[in-house]
Amino acid sequence: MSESSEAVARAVAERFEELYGAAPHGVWAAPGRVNLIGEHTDYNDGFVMPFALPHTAVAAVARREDGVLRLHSADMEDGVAEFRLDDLAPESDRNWTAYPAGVVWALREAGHPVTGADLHLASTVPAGAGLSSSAALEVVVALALNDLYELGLKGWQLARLCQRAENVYVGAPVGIMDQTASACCETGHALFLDTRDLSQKQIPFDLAAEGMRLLVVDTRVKHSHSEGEYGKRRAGCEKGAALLGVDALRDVPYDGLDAALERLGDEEEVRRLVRHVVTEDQRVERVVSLLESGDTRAIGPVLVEGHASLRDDFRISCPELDLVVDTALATGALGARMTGGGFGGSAIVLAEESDVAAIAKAVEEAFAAAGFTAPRVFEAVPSAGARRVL
Ligand code: GAF
Repeated sequence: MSESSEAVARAVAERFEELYGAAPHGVWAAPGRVNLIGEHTDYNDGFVMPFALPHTAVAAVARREDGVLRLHSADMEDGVAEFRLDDLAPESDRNWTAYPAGVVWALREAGHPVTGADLHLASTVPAGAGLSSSAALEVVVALALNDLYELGLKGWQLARLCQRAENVYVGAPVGIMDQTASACCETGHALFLDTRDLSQKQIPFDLAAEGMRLLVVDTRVKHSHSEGEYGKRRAGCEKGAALLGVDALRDVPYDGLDAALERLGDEEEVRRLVRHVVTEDQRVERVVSLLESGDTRAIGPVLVEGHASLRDDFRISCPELDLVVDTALATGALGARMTGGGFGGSAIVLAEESDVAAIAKAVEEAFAAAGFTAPRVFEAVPSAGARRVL
């Protein structure tokens, strides 16, 4: 653990003690993520390839035996929220507390003997930026309770429980990528994940060693208002699978795409969704094979294709995301694309180390010229997944 993350963990533990009058039983951290490639494929049983950010949600936690859950966040104005475990019910809570409380609910629903907890949370994952701040919050709570209650659950099992909390308790129809990324990613690697069975392969991804960098550009366009659009895309994909007689769009082979599109006839919107998902799965496989053969720079054009597909077929980009991609490419980037759910949030830019400063400056100037809010630009280094820190 780095000195600075140990300092953060100690500060979170001290605040816990001020709030609750006793030391926590431990401190845990779970990261946000960026997705390198494989967007909107996770609820189609397809492939994704995220890596963990250094930014984390941190939780100081103590067990309780009296059926009470108390929650506090350093990032919210409100005080300590208190719940009786027996009262936790899906979609009863529209506040941030629904994420941690939903995890406790999902653990108990699955039969795990959780009898209560006090939690203090603090996060450095930018909220609303498409970098999985919600999944980080869920996973850090799940991991802490897994350890404190000695449940013995593996990372992928915690991810499934967190997804259930978000789908059912919070009421957001998300896939499994973000929770699995937060729970299972490893330093210096991207996670090649098959979302059908959650089989995983850690792919070495050390850009600095090859003279490259990956920038994250947070457009500051909040994506949270777009949940309805996310659900519509998901429903459209499910309709496509039903019309094609497959369990999920993952089952449409890339070399059978033209025939599938023909079968969909005049269902134009569904055709576009299907085309994105089937080609995106193939892009993930191409990126994996390029990285495995050491041809890292060649993934750039694949990222650009992915952006075009999300913009033109899936229709979830926005002017700010397109401006990042176009400006970065015009300034010499090797590749660029929006990342995450879309409708705002962040883009990623793959570039030679020597071009990074000029690209960041060009993007900032382009945003100013367009009258957009100044973006937040930072370098992303593949970091550790969820872990105990104290
Ligand atoms: C959001 C969702 F939470 C993920 O499950 C995934 O669908 C992603 O959008 C798009 O790839 O982050």
